[in-house]
Amino acid sequence: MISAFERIEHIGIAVSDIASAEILYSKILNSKPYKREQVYSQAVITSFFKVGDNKIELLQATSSDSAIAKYIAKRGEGMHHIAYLVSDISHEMKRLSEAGFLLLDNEPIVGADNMLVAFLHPKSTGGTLIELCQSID
Ligand code: CMX
Repeated sequence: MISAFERIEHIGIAVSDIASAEILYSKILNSKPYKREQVYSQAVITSFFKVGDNKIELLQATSSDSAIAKYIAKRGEGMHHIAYLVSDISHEMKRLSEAGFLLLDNEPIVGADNMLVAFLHPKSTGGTLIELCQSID
C-alpha cells in the first residue's frame, strides 16, 4: 500500500464548556453529537459531530495544563487544529520529520475516536496545528 494523506478527518474546536458548545453546534449543524469521550492522554473531553464524511471535534480541557486550556487562555475559543486521515502514520511522521517539520510526538499515540494520532507544531506549518490520524482497526 502506498502511504497517503487521504482526506480531512476532522476539525478541532477549542471550547470552554462542552455542554454549551454541544447545544450551539447542534443548532448550527442541525444534528446531535454522536460521541462524547474523555481522552486522558490529551487531558480533554471531546464531543464529535458528523458532517458528511467529515467530523467536528469539540474539545474542552480537563486540566489547567492541557493544550486546550493554554490555547483558550492565550487566544480564546475557536478553531484549534485540522486533522488529516493518513494511511500509514509512522511513514508520514518519518517523511515529515525528514522534510524538516517539527513533530510533537516521537511515536503515534492513542487519541480520540479510535485513532492513532501525532501532531505537527504550528510554528513549522505556517501557524496551523496539524494532527495526523490513522484508524485503529
Ligand atoms: N494553533 C496555532 N498556534 C498555536 C496553537 C494552535 N492550536 N497552540 C499554540 N499555538 C501557538 C501559540 O499561540 C504560540 O504562538 P506565539 O509564540 O506566537 O505566541 C506558539 O504556538 C507556541 O506556543 P507555546 O506557548 O510555546 O506552546 P503551548 O504550550 O501553547 O503549546 C503546542 C503549543 C502546539 C505545542 C501544544 O498545544 C501541543 O502540544 N499540542 C498538541 C496536542 C494537542 O493539541 N492536544 C489537544 C487536542 C487533542 C485531540 O484532538 O484529541
